[in-house]
Amino acid sequence: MSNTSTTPNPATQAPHFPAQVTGMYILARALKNVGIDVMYGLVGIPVTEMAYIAQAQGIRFISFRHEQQAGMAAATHGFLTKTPGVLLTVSSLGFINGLTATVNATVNCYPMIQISGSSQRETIDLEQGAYEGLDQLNVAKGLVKAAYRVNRPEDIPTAVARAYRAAVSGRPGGVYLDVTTACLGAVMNHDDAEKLLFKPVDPCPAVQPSAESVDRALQLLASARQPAILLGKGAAYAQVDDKIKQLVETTGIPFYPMSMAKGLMPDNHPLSAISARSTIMEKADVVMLIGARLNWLLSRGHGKWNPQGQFIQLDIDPEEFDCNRPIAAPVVGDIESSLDAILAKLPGLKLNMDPAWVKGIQDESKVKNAKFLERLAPQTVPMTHWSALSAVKKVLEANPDTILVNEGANTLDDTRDSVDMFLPRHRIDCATWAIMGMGMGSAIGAAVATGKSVVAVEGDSAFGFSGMDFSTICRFNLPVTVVIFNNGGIYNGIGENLSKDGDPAPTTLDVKARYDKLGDAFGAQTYYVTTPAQLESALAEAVASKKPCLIDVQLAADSGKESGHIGYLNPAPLIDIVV
Ligand code: ADP
Ligand code: TZD
Ligand code: MG
Repeated sequence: MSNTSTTPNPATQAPHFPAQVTGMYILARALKNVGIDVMYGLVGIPVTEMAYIAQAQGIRFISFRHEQQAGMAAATHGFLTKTPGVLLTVSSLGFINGLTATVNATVNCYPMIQISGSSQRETIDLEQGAYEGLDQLNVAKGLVKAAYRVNRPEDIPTAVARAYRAAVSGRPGGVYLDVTTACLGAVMNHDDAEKLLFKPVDPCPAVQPSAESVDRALQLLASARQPAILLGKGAAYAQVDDKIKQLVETTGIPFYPMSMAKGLMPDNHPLSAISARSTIMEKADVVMLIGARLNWLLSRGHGKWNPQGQFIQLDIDPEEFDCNRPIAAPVVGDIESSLDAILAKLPGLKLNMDPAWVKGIQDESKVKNAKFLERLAPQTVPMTHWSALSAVKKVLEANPDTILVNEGANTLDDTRDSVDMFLPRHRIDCATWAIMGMGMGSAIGAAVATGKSVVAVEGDSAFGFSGMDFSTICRFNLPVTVVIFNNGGIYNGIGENLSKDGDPAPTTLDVKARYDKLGDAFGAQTYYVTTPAQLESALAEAVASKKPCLIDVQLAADSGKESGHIGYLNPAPLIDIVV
C-alpha cells in the first residue's frame, strides 16, 4: 500500500531551529552558561555563524583586524577578571596568529581559552589537502597549558567546562579548544542539548598551604634583620589587595613591586622600595616572593643578589621552587589561602628587623627620587623620552584610575620608571617575554573588561605590530588613548647601515611618519605634538573625552639606546655598530 499522506515524514524532514540546534549554538550556550559574556576574535570559515549565534545569545563579540590582537585582548581580559578571556579564530593561519597570544598568555600565567574551528579531520589526518588544513591540536600541544579537541556536539558542554577549569585552576594559562567543522555543524534536538549544559562546581579550587610550610616561612621572616617583600603580577592577579596591604603594613617590611605589580601598593607608600632595587638585591637577608618568579627579570636570583640571602616563596606551582636559587621556605598554595594562614599567625610573631634597614631605604629613596625628577625636569625640544614623559606623568598621575598599557624598549623602561601607579592592576605591559605586539589588543581587553579609560604608551616600533587594530578601538568607540613615542625606529632612528647602499639600517623606521593621520582615517580624535606642554594638554583632553584618541608624539631621532635597560643581553659584535 503506498503512502499518500502529505504530512512530512519526520525522519526525512530537514532539521530546523528552534527544535533542532547546531554545535555552534550549543557552544555559545555552553560558554554563556559558564559565565562568558565577551568573545574576542576574527571570523571566516568555519566560525562566522558561530560569532553571529554568540551575539544572539548575549555574548559581546569584539571583532578584530588580526587574531594576535584579539588574543592579547582575551589574555588581558583574563588577567584583569580572573575568568578566562575567550578568543575565536578560523583554521590554519588564523589559528596560528591567535596561538601566539595564547602561548604568551601561558608564559604570563593569564587565563584564556582559544577556540578555533578546524577543517575536516579525515582529510587532515591523511594529508589530502583540506581547506585551511592543519593538525592544529598537535601544533598547540606543548605550547599551551592544555589542549583538547571536541568532535561531537554532545561533548561541547564538557569541553567548555574542561577548558574553563584548565585555564583558571592552579597556575593560570592559555587553553586551546579545537572544534571541528563537522562538530560545529552537527545537529541535535534542542531539548537534549539543553539538558547537557552544566556549570562546573568550584572551577578554581583554593589550595591551602600546609601549616608546616607556613610556620617555616614565618620563622625565617621573623629571624631576618633586613627582610623585603617582592610582589609579582601573580599577586596582582590574585585580587587580594587588602591582605597584601595588611601584610606589609603590619610587619613594616619594605616591598618591591615587579612591573605589573606596581600599584598593588601605591608607588609612593612609605614602605615602597621601588627606588632601592639594588639595595634589596644586594643587602636583603630574607626576601619573600609573592606571585613572582625568580626569572631573568630578577637575574634568576644571581648577579647582584646577596649570595647569603634566603628566599620565602608563595606560589601555586610547586615546580617553580628551586629553579634558580634554593628556596628556603616554599609555600605552595593560592596566594589568598597562603596570606590568610600567614596573617592569622602574624600577631604572635616577633620580628627581628633592624629599624635602620627601613630608614636606610627611605633615605635612599628620597635622594634617588629627587635625582630622578631632575631627569624629567628639562623640557627638551625636540622631545626626548624623558621630556615627553614629564607630561605623561603629570596627566596619568592626575587620573590614577586610568589603566596604563605600555610596550617598546626605551618607551617601556622609561615609562615604567617615570609614572607612579596607585591602584592595583592598572599597569599592563609586554611582561615576561618582553614581546612587542600586545598594545592595541591589551588596551581593548582592558577597556572592555573593566569599562575604565585606558592609555597605551607605545614605542613607534611597538605600535607597528598592532597598529591596525586601532580601528577596532574606534569601531567599538572605546575610551582608549594611544600615545605613540616616535623616535623613528627600534630603540631610535639613528642606526647606520654598514654597507652605505642607501637602504635604511635594520633599526630605522619612519621618524617623519604622521601616525595621527592613521587615527584620522578611523574617525578618532587625533593630535600631533612636538613639545611637552602640547603633549600634556592633548593627553589631558584625550583622557577626559573617554573617546578613541591617538597622539603622535614627535621625539628626536637620537632619543633612546639599544634595547633600553637590557642592552647587556645582546651578544657583543666586536665591530663598531651605531644603533
Ligand atoms: P612577575 O613577572 O611580576 O615577576 P611572574 O609572572 O614571573 O610575575 O610570576 C607570577 C607567579 O604567580 C607564577 O609563578 C604563578 O604560578 C603565580 N601565581 C599566579 N596566580 C597565583 C595565585 N592565585 N596564587 C598563587 N600563585 C599564583
Ligand atoms: N619582535 C617581537 C615580537 N618582540 C620583540 N621584543 C622584538 C621583536 C624586539 N624588540 C624589542 O625587544 S623592543 C622593540 C623590538 C622590535 C621595539 C623598540 O622600539 P620602540 O621603542 O619604537 O617600540 P623605543 O622607545 O624606540 O625604544
Ligand atoms: Mg622607537
